[in-house]
Parts: sequence; C-alpha cells; structure tokens
Amino acid sequence: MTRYFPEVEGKIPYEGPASRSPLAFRWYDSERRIRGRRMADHLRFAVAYWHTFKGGGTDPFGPDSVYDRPWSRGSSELEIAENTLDAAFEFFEKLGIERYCFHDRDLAPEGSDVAVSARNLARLVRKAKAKQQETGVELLWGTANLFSHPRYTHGAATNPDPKVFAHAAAQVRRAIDATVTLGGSGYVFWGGREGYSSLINTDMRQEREQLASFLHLAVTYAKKRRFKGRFFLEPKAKEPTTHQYDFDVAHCLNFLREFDLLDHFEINVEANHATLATHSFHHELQAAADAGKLGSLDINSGIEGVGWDTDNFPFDLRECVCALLVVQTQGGLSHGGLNFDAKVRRGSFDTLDLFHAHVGAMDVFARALLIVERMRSDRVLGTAGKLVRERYAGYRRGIGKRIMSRNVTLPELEEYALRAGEPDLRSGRQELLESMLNDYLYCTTIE
Ligand code: XLS
Ligand code: CA
Ligand code: CA
Repeated sequence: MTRYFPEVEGKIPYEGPASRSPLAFRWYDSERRIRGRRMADHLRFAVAYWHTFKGGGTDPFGPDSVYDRPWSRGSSELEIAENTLDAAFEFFEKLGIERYCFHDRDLAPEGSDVAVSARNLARLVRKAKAKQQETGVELLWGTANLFSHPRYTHGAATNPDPKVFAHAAAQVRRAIDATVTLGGSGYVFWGGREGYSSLINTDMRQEREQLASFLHLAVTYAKKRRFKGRFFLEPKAKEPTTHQYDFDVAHCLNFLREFDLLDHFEINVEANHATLATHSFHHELQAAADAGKLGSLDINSGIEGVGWDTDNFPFDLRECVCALLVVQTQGGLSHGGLNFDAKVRRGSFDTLDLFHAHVGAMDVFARALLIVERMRSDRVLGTAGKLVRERYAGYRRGIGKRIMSRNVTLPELEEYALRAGEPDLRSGRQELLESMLNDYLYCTTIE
C-alpha cells in the first residue's frame, strides 16, 4: 500500500491533557461515554475533501499551488483521483476520524461531456465504497460543485440560461446518486454563484424562483432514489457574488418557507459564513436551532475585519463552547456533524501540517464538549440554565402565560399595566455570566 503520510506511524493516540506530543489527542477520546453516547458520536467530525486533499494553498495573488502533494501526481486525471482517494483514507484512518464530505468534482474529474463526467464519478464512487467498507469510515454528506466551471459564471440554478440549469441538474442528480450509494447521511446545497453582482442586469425575482424549482426537483429525485438522509441548505452572505441569495440563516428559512420547501430541509451553518453576514456563529446556530432546523455545522473560523472567507481551522475554545452549547441543548445532531470546512494556511505546506490542524481542532471541540456537558449538568449557563430561565419566569405564569398563549387583548394589557404600575428594572447580569463562562473555560477542572 502506498504510504502518503510516512511521518505519522499508525493511529493518533489519545494520551490525555498532560501529553505534550503534537501527534496525540489531549481531549478527543473517541470511545469515552458522555450521557451514554461515545464522544465520537456526539461530535461526528468529518474531513472536508476539497480543502484537505485538493487544496493548493492558492490565493488571488498566487493562483499556482504551493502544496506539492504526492497524491496529486499521476499520468491521468483519473489516476490522480484514485491516488487522492487512497491518500484520503490513509489520512482518515491515521487521524481516527470517522466521516468525510465531498463535492462531486473533488472525488472525480469533470469529463468531456455530462455522460463522461457521470462515468468518472461512478468509478470513483465504487472505489470509495470499497474503501468505506474496508475502514468503516462513513460519508457525512455529499454535494455538487456548481461554481468552479466557467459555465457557472452567472450562477447554476439561477443562471439566465436554462441550458446551464440543465447541466447543474445533471450534476446534482449524479451527486445525489453518489451520496445514496455511499450511505451519506446528508446532502448539502451551498449557493455557489447563486446571487448577483449587480441588480442592473438581474431579475432577482425570476432567479429566486428558478432556485426554488431546482430545489424542488432535487427533493423529488431524492425521494425517488429513496434517500434516507437529510437535505441541508448552507447560508453564505457574500463571495463569490456580491449578494448571495442564501445570505444567512434567517434568509434561508424565509426562502424555504416562501417556496414550500421547509419540510424538506435543515440548515448547515458555517462559522466563517456567519462572520461574513456580520453575525456570530453562536447567533446563526441559535437562529437555526430555534426554528428546529439546525442540521449540521461547518466548523472553521474567519479573521475578523478581513471581509472574505478565510476558512481557518477553529482553535478558539470560547467559540467552540458557545457552538456546542446550542447543539447539545437541542439534543445533538441526528444526520449532520461537525465538518472541518477549513484549510491550512498557504505557508503550512507540509502534509504534517494537515495532522496538526485536525488534531488541534478536534481537541478543542472535544474539550468544549466536556465543558458544555459540565455547564449543562450544573444548570447555570445557556437558555436552559438557571439565570436565563429566571429572567423569563414571568411568562410562565399569570399575565405572561396569557401573552404566550395569545389569550389576552391590548385593552386588557392596558388595564393590567395601569394596575401593575411602573415595572421594576432588573439587571441582565451579563458581566456576571461572562465571568462564569470564563470560569468554565479556564478555571473549572475538566476531566
Ligand atoms: C464555500 C462553502 C462550500 C460548501 C460546500 O464557501 O463553504 O465549501 O460548504 O459546497
Ligand atoms: Ca461550508
Ligand atoms: Ca467557507
């Protein structure tokens, strides 16, 4: 067997918080039971095939790859695709990660026409299936790349030309087939170039309706293929277009509701996309969870103020804790997971850097999970925590309860306000809670 990662001997071990080895987990202990479930099953980590195996460290000022990956060499594109798959599974096994995600074009090259592209994909899917069976690694979600090929310059489903729409439909059909064959538990629709750069040349109403038709067609096809997983819609505010139609969670929910798609979709929330919409990851996750639609997470981080999608690996413990607090409070993720939609920096070109990035980021989320579970059992923080529950206690009795059940009129409330007199101001205790959160992050002993 070709060994693409000779620098890592065997599987990365769990050594506990005292370990100083860069190739060992301090917190991620896949088999550890938490509330009766394996830690791995709470976190459901996935590697993003595109960044980790296809990324070249390119940027607008350096479009040539700086990563010299041994699996990117071969005599044909198909051979390279097969080598890449071998490298990917060697990486999954050594990292001890149980899931991955891909776009159709990450796995197999585009062919000379739609039929050749479909054949290329089917060939790589056969190989991926065998690899999955051999290793036990699963597909978290699949998707189609409807944004890189020049034909998608003006969008895919929202393109003014129905021929482009048809090409996109062909790709989604085969990407759904691939996801079904590989037992994927989700399928993602991220808007790619579905948006506009100027309204001067754009019929926004027409384009949004096209997008709705596209998603309805996909739902119909997935039903026919007996897809058992979930469809996830992934918001992003901008980039590559100036205004993406799936701007943020609230936009996505509205779109799904407006076009009668809500029953068929959940949301895949990406941290860096939250930042691009000038929200926090925490906000976007809460918005999805409150609607009962938090399906999956793309875990990465942006650089504040930069203004584009940098897709850094996540290393900020506080951010991870806030994210998992939402996930765990809603009872976890059934079909989704935590996908590392993140890339190592241009200067981190060694294959070893891929391990450091994933090990460190898996560890920070594992540590965050332990902290969140401690916070939940202490019942102090989060919407289920004592202080927040007490803040809203008035709505669980008397007049508040009547407001919530809409069993009251405006004149009745006016009368009540007159009788009750001026309300007492109560502190929101924000600073207290911020400090309590810090205690959990930095002081409380987590074992
Ligand atoms: C790009 C998106 C993309 C989706 C999958 O910004 O994050 O990678 O997650 O198409
Ligand atoms: Ca993403
Ligand atoms: Ca991104």
